[in-house]
Amino acid sequence: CASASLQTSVEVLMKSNKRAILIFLPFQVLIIAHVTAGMVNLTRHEKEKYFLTATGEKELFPSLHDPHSRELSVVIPAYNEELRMPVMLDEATEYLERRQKQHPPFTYEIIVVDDGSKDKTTEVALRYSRKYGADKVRVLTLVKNRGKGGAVRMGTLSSRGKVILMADADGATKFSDVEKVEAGLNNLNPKPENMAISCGSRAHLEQDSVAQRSVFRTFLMYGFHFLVWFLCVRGIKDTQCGFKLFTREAALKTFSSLHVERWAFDVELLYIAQCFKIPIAEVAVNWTEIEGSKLVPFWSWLQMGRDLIFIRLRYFTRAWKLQSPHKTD
Ligand SMILES: Nc1nc2c(ncn2[C@@H]2O[C@H](COP(=O)(O)OP(=O)(O)O)[C@@H](O)[C@H]2O)c(=O)[nH]1
Ligand SMILES: [Mg+2]
Repeated sequence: CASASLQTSVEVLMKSNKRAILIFLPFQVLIIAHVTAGMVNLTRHEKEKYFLTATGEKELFPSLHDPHSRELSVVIPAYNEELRMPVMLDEATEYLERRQKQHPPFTYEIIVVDDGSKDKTTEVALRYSRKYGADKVRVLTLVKNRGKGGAVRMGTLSSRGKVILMADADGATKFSDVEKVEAGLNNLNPKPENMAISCGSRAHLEQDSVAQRSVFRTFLMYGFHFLVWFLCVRGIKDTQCGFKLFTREAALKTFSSLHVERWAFDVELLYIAQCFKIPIAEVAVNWTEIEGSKLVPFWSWLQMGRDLIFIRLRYFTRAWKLQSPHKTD
């Protein structure tokens, strides 16, 4: 009889413990999100301050704080892209050279950001630098892998463009669609402060992709869309497209406050933009699924889901705050 009553009391205790854990779980998550919040990381390694000229000399990258001196900067984050990137770079340089020939005042630069690749990404990009000159193609080799957001930010901070395009190294978006995102940016009439962002979008392709993907991936996709909408960004259907155009001013304002350096950085960037009331356009672009994605379906989605929850909680607890742009080394 004594052992039976002991057993019942243990069961009652366990039940109430479980209930307590469930009740306190949101607080625990909130505390973890707050305590583990990192700062904006704008510092760069000494080696990351320079690019190589065509003759092999080291030259200092300029700063996003400087006035613009090119019409367009193209920032390409690249992690182990020795195979996919040449196709993209050929398409981009061909388009940009043609545009410059037709309209000489148009000036451009491409900045390939090798995010600590283990393959020959830097060597491949340097071939283009030698072919077109380091005024047009520059390579920023990061000492350590930061993640796509960290790489895009480092490239953007080193760019000279009046407008800055981030474009994936796999060439999934047709490069000439830059004209579409430019039109989207101009339609926002960014004057006088020149704040605007134009996002390439694959939302018009969603029905096709649902038809091609497994039920599980479709479920993950809708789950992610819901979390983005619920927690961070409303009014933009495709936050993740790797083809986005910023005015120089909008890039400085948003990237100066960016904390997330992994896949969910686009969401935080747009969240920051909406907090600053920067106008955002969403423009349909041509997009082809290119083999060799680095996104590991389940784990990357899980990581992104956690990042979205943490973004919201960290701004909520003011562990993260919007920053005003300041110069760093
Ligand atoms: N900097 C950086 N870029 C990455 C990393 N993983 C992927 N990328 C780049 O992000 C872009 C998109 O990657 P991709 O694998 O095509 O992803 P998906 O198109 O979303 O499936 C490409 O330019 C990649 O090189 C990473 O860890 N760091
Ligand atoms: Mg891709």
